[in-house]
Amino acid sequence: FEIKEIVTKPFEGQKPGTSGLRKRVKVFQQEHYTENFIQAIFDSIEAEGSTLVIGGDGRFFSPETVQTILKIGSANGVEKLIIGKDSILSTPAASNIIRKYKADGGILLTASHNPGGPSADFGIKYNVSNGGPAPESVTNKIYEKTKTIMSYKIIDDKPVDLSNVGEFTYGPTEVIIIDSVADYVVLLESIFDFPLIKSFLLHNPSFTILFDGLHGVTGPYAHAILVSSLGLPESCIQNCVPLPDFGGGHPDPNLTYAHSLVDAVEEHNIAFGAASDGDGDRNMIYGKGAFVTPSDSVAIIAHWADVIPYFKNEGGVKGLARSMPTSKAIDLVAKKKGLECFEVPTGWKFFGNLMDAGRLSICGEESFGTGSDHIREKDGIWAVIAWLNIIAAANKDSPNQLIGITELLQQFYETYGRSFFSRYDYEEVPSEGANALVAHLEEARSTNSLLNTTHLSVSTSDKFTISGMYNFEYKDPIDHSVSKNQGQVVSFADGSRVVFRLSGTGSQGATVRMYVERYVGPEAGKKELSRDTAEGLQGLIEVALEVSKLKAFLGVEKPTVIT
Ligand code: VG1
Ligand code: CO
Repeated sequence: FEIKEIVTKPFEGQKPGTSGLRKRVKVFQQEHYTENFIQAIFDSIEAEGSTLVIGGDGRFFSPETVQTILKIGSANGVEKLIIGKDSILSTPAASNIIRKYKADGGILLTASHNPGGPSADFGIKYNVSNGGPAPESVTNKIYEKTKTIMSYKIIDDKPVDLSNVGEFTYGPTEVIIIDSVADYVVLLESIFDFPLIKSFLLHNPSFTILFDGLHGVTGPYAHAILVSSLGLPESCIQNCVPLPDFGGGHPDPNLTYAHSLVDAVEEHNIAFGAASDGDGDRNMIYGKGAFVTPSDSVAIIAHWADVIPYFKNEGGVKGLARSMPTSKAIDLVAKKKGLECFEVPTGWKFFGNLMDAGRLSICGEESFGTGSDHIREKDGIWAVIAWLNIIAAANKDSPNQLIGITELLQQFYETYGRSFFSRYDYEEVPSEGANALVAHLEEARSTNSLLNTTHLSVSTSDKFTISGMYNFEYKDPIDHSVSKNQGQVVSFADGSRVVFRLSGTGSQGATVRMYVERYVGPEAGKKELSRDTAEGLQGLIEVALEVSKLKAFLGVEKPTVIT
């Protein structure tokens, strides 16, 4: 096979963010743009003789990019490519395949929860041999290569038909097209108590279930698990056909974007609703009148971990963790159970080392990410089945009252207290304004100008005194690498906390996130503990906006999304 060397020149801005390179499709479609980035990946790893997994959320421009990877990968000496049928593998499924077949890494074609289609977003993300997102040492190397690239290599063979499962070749490279779903179903069945869940669902038909795939990648996985394995009717899943543009929607499972689920749950009084994002790593748990914040979700799963067979078989839960802006509910569970608890920067890649070292079993992010060390990505369907497993187990000891989402939340708050938590997103605001906000907070931190100042919320008459400010920095306990500037934290005397961060996944302009947390102890009583989140946080949010002067800097009145 003839290896051709194609002359190119570097493109600016090919720096992978929180989770890979994400840009508008039109940017990727520029001549040489995608090729450059893929060659930069191969230049940063040991491509010669490697086995790589290729998949993604099936969004627009994925099939073309798989063919590009075949061309460049074969020319760079890749020995074997394991590809999901129709270029589809959910992010958690891809992580599983990399681990199960001992591949050297994988390339995931996804922009996760960002919209898809010709005028929306595309993304490319590299994962390493543990199945997790590449650490910064690798992504920085890729970025450096993109800045100096002068040519890339290709082999021109016939395109591979991605719709047939089987073994093929491309140039000198072995190509295996695999069923996207089968291995993942085997994995989940080995983790959870399927017979228990099945029997609970059978005996409690009033416990209705609805899963919404938002036309992302999880549809076929949800069908295989909820319908085929657990025996639920087809009516329990909706929007479960993956579409290249996600049906024009925004495949992000939160109260704003997953309105198709929220509306259906409210209209049909669904006891247990859930949704996942475009690439299947996020989840939202939402039943009639009961929304579970992701921070509570991971803490509740950790609290109940003993009923999940996987954790028993693995010799118990090793440790817990959360990303920095995530509420501290899980810390309370760790304390009670005598487990180590880690606080890492935003982004799943920071959990991998702790898992590989056997110090972390369950972790989560406030951004609807929940998971465990069964793989090295967060896992939407895993979280949904974890909840079903917990509910089924909780009801074993409760013959007279059905324990649903609301009851589990209440029990949890009465034991640990409640961390009221909310996130305000200001999407695609001018970068200058966002930078000025960061500079203002940095100035206040370095001069201590806000320290010990007290702020009154006019609407609630609550008073908040600032007791500290810092810029979060993380030193990985395993490889000792340091990540700086991971978010500005404002602490208050009553234990409340506000965090400001710039997003690293946006594809245009800047996105500012403000995270607000206020803890109320169990002694506050049921009424206080079951308050509406927005109400419980109103005073603190008012003060956070005042102190940061956020509205003035960003020139906006309201956030685009509140979760
Ligand atoms: C966001 C979330 C973060 C998550 C990341 C990837 O990042 O805040 O918690 O890990 O998306 O999620 P940022 O930098 O925009 O805040 V996904 O579903 O892309 O894989
Ligand atoms: Co995602």
